[in-house]
Amino acid sequence: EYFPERKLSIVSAPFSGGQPKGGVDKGPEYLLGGGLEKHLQSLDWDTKFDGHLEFPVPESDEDIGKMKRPRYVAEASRRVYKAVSEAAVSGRFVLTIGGDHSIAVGTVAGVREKYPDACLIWVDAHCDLNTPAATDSGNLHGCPLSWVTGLAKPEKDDPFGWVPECLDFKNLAYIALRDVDDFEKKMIKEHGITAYSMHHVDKYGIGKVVEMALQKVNPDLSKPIHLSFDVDAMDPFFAPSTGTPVRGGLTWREACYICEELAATGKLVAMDLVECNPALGASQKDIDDTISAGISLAKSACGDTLL
Ligand code: B3U
Ligand code: MN
Ligand code: MN
Repeated sequence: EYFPERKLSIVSAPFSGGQPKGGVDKGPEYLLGGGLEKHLQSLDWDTKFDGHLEFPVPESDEDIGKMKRPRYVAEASRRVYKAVSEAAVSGRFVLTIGGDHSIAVGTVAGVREKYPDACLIWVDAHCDLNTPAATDSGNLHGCPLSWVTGLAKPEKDDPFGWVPECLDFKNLAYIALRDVDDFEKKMIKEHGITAYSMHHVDKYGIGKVVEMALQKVNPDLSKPIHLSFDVDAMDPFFAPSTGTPVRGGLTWREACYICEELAATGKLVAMDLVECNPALGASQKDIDDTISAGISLAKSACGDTLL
């Protein structure tokens, strides 16, 4: 058991530079305002929250190739990396709240500083595996996994030159995919990446999918687990306030089940919760639903067993 004293750090990363829509930087404020800490304390966690990280806007930040805001994103994720690695090394469970998914460059690298062999369960409608050369949108929240896996090789003076190549494809599993670019499909095939789309969730059921994913990347549960949860993995019916909603996603229970099941392994060491955007959605109810969904996912990952 990793956290006998149930100590947990909340790393707040209010960052929106990995995509064009404002408001996702307010995710942490809303999640905390919704009682996140209190809910985790009620599950017996000793929570530590030292305030929001700050991300300096560079004076000039010209596109590099297709990359938008490359210096801003690279420096923000480097700060997330520092905060996450420090929290992990201090022996606490690390809950990082975003922010857009570009911050995962920092969480993946930071978690692996303490747990080099950790497997990564990436729950998302998207793969976020584009390289700067392959991306169509230039939005770097669609690219975080390309650097940490070594698929993207930063050239000299590239702002992402700091990123360690720390994640082996054999330690990566996707769940809930349904909006995957051609390049990403090709990479999944070429590198034999474990990937379950919504088709697989429909075919096998979420219980079997989680079991198969763990069987592939962590067969005897010998390795620590890092969960990176993009709230757009959920169906927009349950989590509408997000930047790139895609129909046909996980139900509330399927999403919570993934977190519950990973918590039950006793091997979960970190979770990212990203892409809650309280500026989007048609009504206050949309925002409230999305924030409560996020809080429920965090509770599930922190051992809420319902009974
Ligand atoms: N794969 C597309 C779309 C996308 C990725 N992540 C989100 N959207 N949220 C891209 O822009 O790279
Ligand atoms: Mn994502
Ligand atoms: Mn996504």
